[in-house]
Amino acid sequence: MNQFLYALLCTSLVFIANLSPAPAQAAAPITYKVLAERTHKPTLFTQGLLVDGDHFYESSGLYNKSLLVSYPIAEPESKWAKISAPFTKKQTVPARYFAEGLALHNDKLYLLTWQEKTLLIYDKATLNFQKSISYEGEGWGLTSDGKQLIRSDGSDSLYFHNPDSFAVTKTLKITLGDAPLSKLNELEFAQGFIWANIWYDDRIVKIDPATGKVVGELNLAPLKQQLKLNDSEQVLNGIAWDEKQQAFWITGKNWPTMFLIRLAQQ
Ligand SMILES: [Ca+2]
Repeated sequence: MNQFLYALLCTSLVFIANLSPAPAQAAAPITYKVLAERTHKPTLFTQGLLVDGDHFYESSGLYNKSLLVSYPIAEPESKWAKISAPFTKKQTVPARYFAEGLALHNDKLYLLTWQEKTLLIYDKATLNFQKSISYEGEGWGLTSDGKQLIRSDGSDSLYFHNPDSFAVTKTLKITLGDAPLSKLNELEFAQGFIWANIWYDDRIVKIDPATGKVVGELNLAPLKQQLKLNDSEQVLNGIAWDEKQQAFWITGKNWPTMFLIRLAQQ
């Protein structure tokens, strides 16, 4: 082998090594059972999802297209009626905002915006806009633990906010094994834990809110694969705890389906 070929081979090997993903750290797997499926409007670019009573509340992103909607968990029977079912309520978000995470706290809906540094607050019953509060940083996911709002910003940190002032009261670093876990996206507080989507990842992680450690993970790849999605932006995003059914609804951006899953251990 001449020197040129040898150098080329070494460069290629280094290049290939750099392309190979680092071995993914894994938390303890949590198994689940699919209890039900329902239609999800594929026009919704899901950024926030929650259940209250017998309704979903969902925020849909993108500039000029952002929406806040509610619709019943129960579906009509016919296939056409399912697809064409109107929202119970719908609120358009001003075009300059890119809607992100959504949380319910004291009968108010709190909606993050991606890079507009503005929290939008709506009345739950009417979806009427009430007021806005400024904050620093990006808005990705949002949930409530009953006392505080918890925000993700795409990093490995979660931020706890006072729900009245939206001032940051605590920052929690999230780790999987010894490594930081970034790209935390949609959130759900349920059963004493924070459940998080990870952008471009088919896992949902279970986070101990006291330590920030990931203590378990769900692999949703099999459910996503059965949808045969053809756009890489159609990522898993959307977790809502259904108190009545003691199970999680999960979906993704522009997915045609929502799944109700019950965990083997939660
Ligand atoms: Ca949620």
